Amino acid sequence: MQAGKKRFHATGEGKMMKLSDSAVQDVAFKALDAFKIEIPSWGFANTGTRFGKFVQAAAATTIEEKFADAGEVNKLTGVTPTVALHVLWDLPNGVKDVPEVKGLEKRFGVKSGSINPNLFQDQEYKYGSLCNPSADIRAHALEHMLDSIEIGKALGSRDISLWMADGSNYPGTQSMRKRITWLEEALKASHDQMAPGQRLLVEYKPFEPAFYHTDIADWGMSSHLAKFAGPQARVLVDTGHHYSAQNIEQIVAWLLHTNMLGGFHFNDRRYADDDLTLGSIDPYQIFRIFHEIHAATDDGLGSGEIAYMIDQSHNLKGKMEAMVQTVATAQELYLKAALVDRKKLAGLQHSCDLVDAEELYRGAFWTDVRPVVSAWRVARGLPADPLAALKESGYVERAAKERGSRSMAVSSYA
Ligand code: PSV
Ligand code: MN
Repeated sequence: MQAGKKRFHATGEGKMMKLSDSAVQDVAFKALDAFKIEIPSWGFANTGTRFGKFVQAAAATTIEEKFADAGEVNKLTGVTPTVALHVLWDLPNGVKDVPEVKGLEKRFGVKSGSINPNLFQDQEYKYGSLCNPSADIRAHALEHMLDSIEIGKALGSRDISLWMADGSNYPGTQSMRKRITWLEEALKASHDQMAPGQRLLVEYKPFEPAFYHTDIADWGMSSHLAKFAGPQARVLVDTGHHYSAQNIEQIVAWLLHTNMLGGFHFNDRRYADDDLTLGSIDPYQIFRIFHEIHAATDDGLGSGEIAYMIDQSHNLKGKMEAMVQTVATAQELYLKAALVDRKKLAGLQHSCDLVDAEELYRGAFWTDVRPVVSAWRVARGLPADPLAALKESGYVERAAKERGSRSMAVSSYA
């Protein structure tokens, strides 16, 4: 379909929306122009569950291959200009690896995004990292945080994205309050080391790998720690890090209201932190989150500072296909939420017209925005269907041939 030929209109009359008004197409194009999402380097590598891995021949085995894959996704979608890096997995020599990464940025046309410290792999972290009862181990973990901040500075990347596996498995075995104090101190010390443009994003998770308590279990704890650390710290919401049935968009609304929302790790889940592709189980959830953000933007709360990132692990789907599918789904859901007639909705909310309000809201969700997204892509010189373009390009087959001997070396977890 050619851009400009077809018109799109969201009537806001509830039920199915008609797409036929050029004003709505303008809204759609503006929303799509504004939307960028970061892809994770680890989403291209062979990963598994705690029971093992099913390796893929085309999976990336080096940082170079991860950048190549990320660059390809960006070429196909046009909206993934940055790639999240995990320090130990991607820069095992710390700051010394920065020149190599800078070379890869130039070669593959994608920049380094958030820097993820790794405080969960070393043997010494068995009883915690920044919350370990041993002062020596805590100091070592803090050193890694400070190194990660230096990597961020050297790469010119804005966000340090912190998730810790710290916690305990059995009641009474750790002092939860002492660990809060250690964490406060460490995050403050980290914050003090940051350059003015940097941010510290504090991610929470109520379970796994610790099963009795985790040291940052929910958004309230993250928010407290971020405030304690300093003005450049914010909360990171990973959509898979909640108990079932938790109202994530309400958490988002609170974080927007208190100006503490730093960003997202998007993925989908059915049971726990399943790391499934975004929108595969509950696309309405992501729509509801985006709606809160659009509504807050209308009210003058700055959404420019919200980092949209993907945090997925593709065990069964092809890595490249899963990533492109996710990016396209994110665009669609972001756009659907942008099409809600929020002025009208506010009126219906005020008069408590419940059914009309809900139908207006759901009407946007049910709208098939795929044609307008394709039209936008064509207008921006991108393939109308990036998944089909990936298939046609033969990229995955080539990668499988080139990487097969390395990527198929199975490493089990036991
Ligand atoms: C932990 O489950 C997490 O969500 C953190 O963001 C980690 O950095 C990432 O997954 C690693 O896959
Ligand atoms: Mn995450």
